[in-house]
Amino acid sequence: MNAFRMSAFLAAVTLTAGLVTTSQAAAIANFTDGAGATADGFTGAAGNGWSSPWGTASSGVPVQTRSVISDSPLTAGGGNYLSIDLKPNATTPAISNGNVRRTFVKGAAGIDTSQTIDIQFDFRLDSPTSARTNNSDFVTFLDNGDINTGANQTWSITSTGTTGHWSFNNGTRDGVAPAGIDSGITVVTGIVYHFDVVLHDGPTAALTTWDGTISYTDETGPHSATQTNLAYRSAAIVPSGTFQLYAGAALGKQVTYSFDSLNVTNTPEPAVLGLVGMAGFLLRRRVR
Ligand SMILES: [Ca+2]
Repeated sequence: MNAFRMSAFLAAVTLTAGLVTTSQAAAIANFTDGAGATADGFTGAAGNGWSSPWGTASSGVPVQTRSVISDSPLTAGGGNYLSIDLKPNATTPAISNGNVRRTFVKGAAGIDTSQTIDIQFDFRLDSPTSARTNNSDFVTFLDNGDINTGANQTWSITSTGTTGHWSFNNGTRDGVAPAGIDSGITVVTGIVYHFDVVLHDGPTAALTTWDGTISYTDETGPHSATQTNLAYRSAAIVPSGTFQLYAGAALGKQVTYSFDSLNVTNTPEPAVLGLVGMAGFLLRRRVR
């Protein structure tokens, strides 16, 4: 191996090693530990890439249960999952909301927020869609260090009873409530939806974007919808690192749902992958 081959080889090894190191950071919640205070339980404890247990908050006067069960796993082999049921129990206010949320470790010991972040999870609505009639009947996934929604959120995907569809919320990077982009996918009771959210770090807020994909399989086969280059609601260029699942219902209705397989990782940008490919190409070309 001459000096050039060696340097090309070392460049490829260095790049690959860097990617391997990056991809090892992950925050994972599979609810394997069931109920209790261990890392993959609910409400859990710090560990598995998380800086804290699951947090919970609610508003209104809900009757609410949050439990880890395994009756009907969301995916084959998915095992335990989080099951949540919420319904208002008072006429004032006649709307109740509740959330669960968890923050991943950021920085050198966890997820690098200066790199691309991939967030994936599975969700299933278990209550009937006839209980969803307006904006008070909603399910929202978002990044927000505060409880519930708010100006600080970076990305969000929501569904309300108004359209009954999932929509991607496209912000204007000024804290103002984002505009929903209809995915065209109707929320159907019993269907498992897989969500994949990719946050692209940028040097400024204007260059910080996110992509979302919703995919599912029904009796007619697999389906998916994707939106790319969406803007944050927040003016921040990094996410808070808090994943939140937030849902609500109006009096006389209830929302019951299942959640599993939350997985947060750093994902190499295509440009970085291209560099690795180029290093490999140079190496192969020179060794030939
Ligand atoms: Ca699980």
